[in-house]
Amino acid sequence: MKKYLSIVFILSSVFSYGQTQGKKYPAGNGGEIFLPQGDISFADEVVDFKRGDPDAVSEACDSMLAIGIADFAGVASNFTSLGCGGILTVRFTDNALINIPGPDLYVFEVGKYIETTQLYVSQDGKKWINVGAISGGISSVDIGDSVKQGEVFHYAKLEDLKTDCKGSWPGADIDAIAAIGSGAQINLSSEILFDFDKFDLLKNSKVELDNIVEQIKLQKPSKIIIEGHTDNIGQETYNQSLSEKRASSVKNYLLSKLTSTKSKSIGYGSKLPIASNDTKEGQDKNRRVSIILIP
Ligand SMILES: [Ca+2]
Ligand SMILES: [Ca+2]
Repeated sequence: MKKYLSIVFILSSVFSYGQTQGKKYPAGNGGEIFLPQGDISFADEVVDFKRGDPDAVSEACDSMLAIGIADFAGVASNFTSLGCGGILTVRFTDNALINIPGPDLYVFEVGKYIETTQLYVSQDGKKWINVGAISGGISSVDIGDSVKQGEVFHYAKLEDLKTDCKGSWPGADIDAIAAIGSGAQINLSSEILFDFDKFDLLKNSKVELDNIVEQIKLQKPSKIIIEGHTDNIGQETYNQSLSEKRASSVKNYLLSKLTSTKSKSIGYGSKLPIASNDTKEGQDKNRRVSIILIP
């Protein structure tokens, strides 16, 4: 049953990946913003929310309202107020943030004017890079001057800089956060790819990988990045090595079908968990391989 569920998960992620299409979205200030990767561009999960002081009225405190597709459209309950000095940390799970020419990160902020908000990006949710602030009529930042070429980011952090702490919605009011510079990310459970502790691909996994190969052929990315991840059981040096070998196995298989595609594989050991390692379910989720398609 578990395997069956994993396969459904993969098929649905591939399916939604196939649907990736550039789209225009209403911007907070009345204009429009084009996101080359469409709906997957938006931040997917709240990692942490430190509410500001003073805080917003209760209906604007739910940090989940800053996740997913921009949907404010004048509805007072469809945004999150950070509160004065509030800090919101989000993660991208079905996409990753990358540097492209021009702006890369866009914040859909609600209200008459953009309250100054400092933006940071991170690969691992621990080490942060300050990529600049949004303020006035400017809602986007270009991360190009702050990051190394080819780096891929999974996290963004917004910090309200206390420019407007009055009223019912103090601090920045966030409807959504989007990566303009975005690569689709396909997440595969290690369970369907490998036996316990092994790094040679299971025969059955090749059907799923072939499906992904077809999607890659359609999308024609300039590069694919394959990331290996483990749970935190056992020695980290062992986990690191296993994650590298597993990422490399997936890369080698994909490249056997996509000979002209540029690629890189990288292992993170247990350093980038997407769930708590305190539960078995969390550990299962953390054992995974992610394939990121750089447009
Ligand atoms: Ca997303
Ligand atoms: Ca850029």
